[in-house]
Amino acid sequence: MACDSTFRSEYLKTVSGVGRPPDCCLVNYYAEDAKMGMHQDKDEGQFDWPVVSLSLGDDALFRMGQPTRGGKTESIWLRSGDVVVMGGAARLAYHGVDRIKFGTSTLLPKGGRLNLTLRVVEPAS
Ligand SMILES: O=C(O)CCC(=O)C(=O)O
Ligand SMILES: [Mn+2]
Repeated sequence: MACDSTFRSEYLKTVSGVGRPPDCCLVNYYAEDAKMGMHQDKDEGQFDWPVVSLSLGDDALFRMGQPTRGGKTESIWLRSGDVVVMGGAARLAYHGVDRIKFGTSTLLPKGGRLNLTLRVVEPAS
């Protein structure tokens, strides 16, 4: 997904405090029964920059774990407009979405949830 570059750089600076704008935005749509299993974000090739995640639409039960699989986890309900920054020690933490609470937002005409993750994928030049 293409993002306006001013939006990208200002957004990332504001929410994460780092200067390099993301060059990738992954958009996930969660329908009523959708979930996402526990995983690490490791496709970026480098892990110096945070992954910034924006929730839109229905509430989602987000689970955050440890950098190793199977460790202690914590769950939090994410609401529309919430931002999660996975950086520093949390950059490679396992995380996932256990479920959404369908119909808790009127943002999307047919319900459900959108999640945008802004990432730095290109290696530094
Ligand atoms: O939907 C979310 O809150 C998490 C999405 C995610 O972890 C991912 O796209 O890698
Ligand atoms: Mn992820």
